[in-house]
Amino acid sequence: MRLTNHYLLLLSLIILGSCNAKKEKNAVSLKDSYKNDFYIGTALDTNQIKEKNVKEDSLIKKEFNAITAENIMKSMYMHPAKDKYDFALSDKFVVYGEKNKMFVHGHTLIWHSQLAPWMTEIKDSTEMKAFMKDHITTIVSKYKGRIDSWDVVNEALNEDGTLRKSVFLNTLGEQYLVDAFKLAAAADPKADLYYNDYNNEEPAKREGNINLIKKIKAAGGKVDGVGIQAHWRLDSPSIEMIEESILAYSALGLKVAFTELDITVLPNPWDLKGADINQNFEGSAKMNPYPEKLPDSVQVKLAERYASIFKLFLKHKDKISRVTLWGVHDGQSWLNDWPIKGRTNYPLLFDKELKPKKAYQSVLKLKETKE
Ligand code: 9MR
Repeated sequence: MRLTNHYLLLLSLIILGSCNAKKEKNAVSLKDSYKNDFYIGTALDTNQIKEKNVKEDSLIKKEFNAITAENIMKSMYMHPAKDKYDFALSDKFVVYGEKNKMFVHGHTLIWHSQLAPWMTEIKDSTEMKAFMKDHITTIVSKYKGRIDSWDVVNEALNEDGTLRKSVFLNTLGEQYLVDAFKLAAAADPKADLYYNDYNNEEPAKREGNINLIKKIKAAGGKVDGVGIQAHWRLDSPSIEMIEESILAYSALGLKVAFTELDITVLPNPWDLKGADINQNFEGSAKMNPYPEKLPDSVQVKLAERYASIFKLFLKHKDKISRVTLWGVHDGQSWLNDWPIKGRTNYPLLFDKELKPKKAYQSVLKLKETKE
């Protein structure tokens, strides 16, 4: 009799244990919910790459299946002097992705910003050609077969669709874009190569972007996709404009990735009628309306905005390769310091305590009834 009781107790413990394990396994996450649609990525800062915070680390692993380095792969960090590369953190980043079976994206090879000071002093086409060849070939071949896609050129366009003045344009003219894509393809023929920009869903910039990619391709450059950064607002850009962009880019045979998605909920000094954008808004309470907590009404608006964006993404999942959020949680976002330093913004799906927000639930909910 006593033996039977023990036996029953043991049996129920085993059943309970396996139920919990199952529950754990089935716990809902972004990456699992969207696994048949597109990658769900995040941008990692240095501490996250170093796995400093256990809670953050398990959240990243649970929710995301693609990673971008938020800063450490920019040229000023990776190539600080002409004959010096620093791969310590990028090695960790790539190993992190491999260990967790994530899609690894490289950001970014050629960008006018966050350049090492020595690069800004490159004077002529011979020097620039030599720089680009060394820079792109060294970095891309180092991670050949391990970095799945690259932002080969970042933010080369002005808002009106013309080419931005930069040290690259000044020394090489438009050819620098063709060269960059050719060099990257030669170094890793299998990696997907992207042109990445912000506001390139806006008609004028989109038009410029389309013409640019057509030219690069016509000159023999390999461009596999376009990155729409998606630093967006609660009320703009419109869903129609985003949809037109997905259609227009994919009509060129390009993969479309949303590479840096976040949605600001704070007022923008540029929107204030008559605002002097040189005015210092730092410390202004009017410009930082939610220093402690996001009111529920705005939380709901943010959730609705995320839901309509992801609904559109799902509609065009056959054209979309990846949707990456620009950071893991609100506390980490660059939008706490731009365009005004020291504000409290709420642009992502997890709050600074790492708790899922209404916006997170609204993105998951879109998948609940299907599949
Ligand atoms: O999020 C990045 C922030 O930490 C850096 O200070 C900033 C420097 O330019 O770059 C931010 O990321 C940018 C990305 O690399 C390219 N697109 C715009 C992003 C936001 O500025």
